Amino acid sequence: MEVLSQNGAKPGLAVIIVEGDSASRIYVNNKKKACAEVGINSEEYALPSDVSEDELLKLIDTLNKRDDIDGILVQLPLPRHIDEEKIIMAIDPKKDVDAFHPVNTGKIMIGNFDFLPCTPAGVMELIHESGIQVQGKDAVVIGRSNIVGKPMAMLLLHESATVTVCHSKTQDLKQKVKNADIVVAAVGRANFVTADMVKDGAVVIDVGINRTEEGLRGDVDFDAVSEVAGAITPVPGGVGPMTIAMLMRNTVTSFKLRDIR
Ligand code: L34
Repeated sequence: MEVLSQNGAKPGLAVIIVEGDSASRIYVNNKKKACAEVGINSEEYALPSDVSEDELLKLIDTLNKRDDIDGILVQLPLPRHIDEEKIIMAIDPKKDVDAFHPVNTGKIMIGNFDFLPCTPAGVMELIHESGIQVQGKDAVVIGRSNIVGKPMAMLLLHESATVTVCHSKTQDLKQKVKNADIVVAAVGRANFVTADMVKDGAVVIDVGINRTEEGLRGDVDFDAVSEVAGAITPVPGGVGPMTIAMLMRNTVTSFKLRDIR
């Protein structure tokens, strides 16, 4: 493993978790584990579920000012009494390793950025590493969240795919998905994408993580869709670990820019 430390300094990532969401606990633990593996100092701030917005803002302010902290991540979702947008806006864009701050989302829109949001970046990495061509392809993104769907569509567009973003109000969704060479499913419903919706040989990327009675499931009916797809990602062991890998990459990028911060 590459040693990241420069003159004894190591990248520093602060992960803030407001307790109460069991899935968030798993993801944050996985992030801490990854940090330890690649040589990033991680600090966890676990706050009680009734923490005030002010307290959270104060913590972010302290972390913004610390030279040894390169990345600040507030694990989402937050409890209802906290305004997520306000919290995201409080993070120094230079330490925003999630790339959720409007400064960073705006930079992504114009194609000039330091950080990409971890999940869409992880999807692109999977596509690239699999030797899949994006240029000129018809891509369908199912889901339009600020965190996944919208930036995902933008990254595919940057690589010259023809992108359709589908959502809960989309008409003839099945027909639109059926036309796609690349399908990214970020719906949040188990087995949403079925085999009859998928074109022969299509690339199917499953961003969903649904906790069902049968265990962890993506948004794609994996067994049936893998019979028709040309390439497909599983859940678990697909996009999730890539999200974490991209967080490591963003933190290292920020560390490298530390001196000019
Ligand atoms: N601020 N909030 C912020 N940044 C993020 O990038 C996230 N996300 C999403 C939720 N909230 C966030 C994540 O970290 C989703 N997410 C995430 C991270 C890791 C994994 C899944 C989602 C992951 O490790 N998935 C494993 C399975 C873990 C399990 O057992 O649940 C997998 O193999 O897919």
